[in-house]
Amino acid sequence: MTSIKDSGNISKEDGIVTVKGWVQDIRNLGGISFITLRDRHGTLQITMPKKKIDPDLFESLTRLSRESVIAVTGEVKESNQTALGVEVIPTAFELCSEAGVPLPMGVVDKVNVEMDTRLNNRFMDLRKPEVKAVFEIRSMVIGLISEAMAKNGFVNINTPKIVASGAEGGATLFSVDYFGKPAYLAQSPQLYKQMLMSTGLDRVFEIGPAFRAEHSNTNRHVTEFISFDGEMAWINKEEDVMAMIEEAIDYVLVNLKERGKKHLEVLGKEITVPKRPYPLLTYTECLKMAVDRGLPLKDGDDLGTEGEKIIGDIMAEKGNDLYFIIEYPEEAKPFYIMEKEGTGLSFSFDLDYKGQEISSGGQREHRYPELVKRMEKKGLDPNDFESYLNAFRYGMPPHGGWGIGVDRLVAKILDLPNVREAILFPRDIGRLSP
Ligand code: AMO
Repeated sequence: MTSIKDSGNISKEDGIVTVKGWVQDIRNLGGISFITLRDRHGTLQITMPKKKIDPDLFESLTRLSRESVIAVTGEVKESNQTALGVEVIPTAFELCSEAGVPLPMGVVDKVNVEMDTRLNNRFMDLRKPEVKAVFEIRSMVIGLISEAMAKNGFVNINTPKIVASGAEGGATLFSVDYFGKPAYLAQSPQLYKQMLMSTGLDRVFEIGPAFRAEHSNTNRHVTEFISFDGEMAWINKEEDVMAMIEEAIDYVLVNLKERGKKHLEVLGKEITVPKRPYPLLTYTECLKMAVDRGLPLKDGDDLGTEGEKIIGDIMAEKGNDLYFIIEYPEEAKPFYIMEKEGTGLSFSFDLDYKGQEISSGGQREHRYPELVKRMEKKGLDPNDFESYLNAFRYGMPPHGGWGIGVDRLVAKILDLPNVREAILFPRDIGRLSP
């Protein structure tokens, strides 16, 4: 089979070819008809001069329904009328699968279709080159993350997604009935990646699903997302972790710019690789920026969608797409983050990209007694975390790590307005299928 390569890989020299694809469009001008045949790589014109081809073949081809799947055999001819510079004059065809009429939504029609309709018919939505291109890019981003991590000696791990205790607070836990015992869907690999720091596998990363029972319906929250987590031992300070994230994101962007050219062109996107090091803002500075622009926030509050957007706008004016926010109050951060003793602050950070948090992380509390104290301070029962805590009792090196939302990262790289655009089959408070 010959695929439709937009590199123009079908040439006149191929003679007779068989091409397979979806019937994107049929134009019947009476004496001559055209089919636009589409596959993963692009489109090809099938040209049918009525007088020159078998009448039955002409009839069957011109009566096909849009989006039917066919295999066409014919002769390749040069053509200055088509983008590829060639066209195929059919001599035979096979109908592999006839598409129903009407289509649930168009593939090439220039009408704005609601997000819900698109997601309900995602199989059809993904036939649009500009939608498909997002997932070609996403696949590259995930591949590049793995490359960057391997280059830095990180071991690729998989941790359980059915767990006995939540790592990120009770409010967003999904419960599961595990053979009569209570269990939950993992909100993050936090506890496991930290436990591994006590083993000698001192640099680990995972790209896997994370589940959060998010009750809000926003353009950046879903209930199942893909998290790129990293954890590294023997750090001196949280800046060591920040430097590693920066290196990973830089590697992704620099290489995506080159390797993703073809798909970025389809999307009309250019990648700007931010200068390093990424600027640092303190939480207090950010809070002030948001308050100065009218947000009613007080010390310790989450900056929230609005606050993050304001800071994003201010940073964009200075030409900064990616920036760290540091020195969060310890109260605002989870139990596993190390406190900056006597300051009320924590050794934590967020990384924001174009006005949205894409990552958080920090140095962890690796000292067993302090960790237990922090749990108690947060109202957690250390007994619920016995297996996690055990890993801290017999020699745990200083360590830190991060979690990056892959869906948000891809959405921000491509300036997509909603994180769902970067997820094949998104899950949210109102959506469980497809
Ligand atoms: P946090 O809870 O901040 O940190 O999550 C890390 C990153 O995951 C993404 N994310 C989400 N993406 C889409 N929908 C959601 N509902 C959602 N929730 C989170 C965001 C966010 O920045 N264990 C820590 C990380 C660490 O310290 O290592 C954690 O999970 O991009």
